[in-house]
Amino acid sequence: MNKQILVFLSIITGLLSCTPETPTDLTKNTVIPKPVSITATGKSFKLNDKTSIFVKDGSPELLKTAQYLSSKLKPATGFSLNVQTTENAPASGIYLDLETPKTTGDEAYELQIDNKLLTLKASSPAGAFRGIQTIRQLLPADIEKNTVQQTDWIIPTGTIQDYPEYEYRGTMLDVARHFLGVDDVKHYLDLMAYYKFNVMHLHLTDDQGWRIEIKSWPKLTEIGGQTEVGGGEGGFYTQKDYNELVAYAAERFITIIPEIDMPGHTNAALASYPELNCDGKATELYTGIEVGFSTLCTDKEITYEFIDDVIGELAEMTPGKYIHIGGDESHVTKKEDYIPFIERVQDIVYAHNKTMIGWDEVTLAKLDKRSIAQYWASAENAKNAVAQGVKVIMSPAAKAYLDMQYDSISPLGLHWAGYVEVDTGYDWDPAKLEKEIGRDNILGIEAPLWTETVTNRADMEYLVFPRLAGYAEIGWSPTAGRSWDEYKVRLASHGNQYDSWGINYYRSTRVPWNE
Ligand code: TNX
Repeated sequence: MNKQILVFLSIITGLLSCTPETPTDLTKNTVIPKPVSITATGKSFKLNDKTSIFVKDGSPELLKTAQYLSSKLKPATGFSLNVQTTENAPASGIYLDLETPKTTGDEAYELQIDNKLLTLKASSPAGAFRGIQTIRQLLPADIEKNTVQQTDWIIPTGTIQDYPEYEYRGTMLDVARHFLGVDDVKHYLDLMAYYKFNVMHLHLTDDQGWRIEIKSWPKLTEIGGQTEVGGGEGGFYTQKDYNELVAYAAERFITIIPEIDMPGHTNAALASYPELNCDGKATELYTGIEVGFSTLCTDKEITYEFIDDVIGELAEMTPGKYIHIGGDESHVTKKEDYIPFIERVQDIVYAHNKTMIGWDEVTLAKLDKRSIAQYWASAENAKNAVAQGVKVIMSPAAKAYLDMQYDSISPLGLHWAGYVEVDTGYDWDPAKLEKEIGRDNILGIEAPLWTETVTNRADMEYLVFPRLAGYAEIGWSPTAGRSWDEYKVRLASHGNQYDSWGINYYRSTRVPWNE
């Protein structure tokens, strides 16, 4: 070959490599949480204006889930993405089927992507819903925009098998310190769904506010719901609002866990009803951020009548199996009063057919084996849980608190447990944190957002993102495959989604964001 031909060939090769390549390698995805196993087959599947979403005849819940997928893909593609039922697998399009996948568990799913047909198999609608989040994330990031984009909607072919490591993957929102309305909570639920969370713990009561209507004790919200940290007007959810949140969460296969914090963190209740105080006098409403100064009167019978009424109404409205009774930082309740109090409240929870969760201090009491302890601060307490055969939810403040500042100069948040940069939040293993708490003792993980410094949706987004994605991965993905260096690249690409959603997020310098 002479020199001119070689030069000519190299120019042609150069030109060819400049044309955008069709993505065909499924292993090069940026899905968070990282799926359990992926096999690539080197071709590509493309959505077009004729693509339909087919649902195997049968489950109305699956049909609803298919409609959810359609609604998520319509705005950016501009395609109609009709949902239809079918008896047999179609030749092309997207096909949802409740067939047991090779993997197991309620939330397991399997994606089989070939160049004409994308099949999502799951053993339950919950699994299908988790799989749909993977489909959203496999498409180009523009899919999250809410106007029509001129993009090739391509997914590389292959197979994904996926299921969660932990059965409990939660976040907590404190709506007591600052009240956040129904729409803000729904917005949070939408964001959680994208990352396959299945629990939303609502911290509904604290010193600064009582946020849930209790019909038998109306002053809790009439008085106790009327302020918040800093003296703002506060607010509360009516039972109708709460039911609406429960239903919205359920459509995303997320369980709401309501928390009534006691015997401490109860000033809002104590200000509403004088009879709940040992001296019979109502306290003043409180708008500061100190903790540990309030307590229900543990030796008055009316206290337990009150708790029975509150838990009764809450249990009635809550389809999930858990009720959280708080139990943290009861610094002005004597230990000899605290222990029998927790044991009695635990009985009340079981009398209403619910399972009790409490912050790690509750392990000082004798717990029912079904009860769950939420580890946030004390390894000693968590050890008590394990010794009693009680499972633990991992929320170690120094790793998992969404209200810790990212660093000393980032706005919003506290730092009593340290700074939680994005890598600090990601790079830990719940089963290796304390030698007393092994994998078998752990129900799952939860990242709490306390709202002393959070006054609105934008503040909430800023502390939650991008850390939430990391907690999702810790809860879902196998520990063995996780590394910060690999994760941070996937996370960087999620910045595009955050921009599409228009959310306020912390652009940590440790993440190689796209420009
Ligand atoms: C400790 S965590 C608390 C909350 C505060 C939080 C602030 C826990 C069980 N109690 O009352 O809001 O710190 O980070």
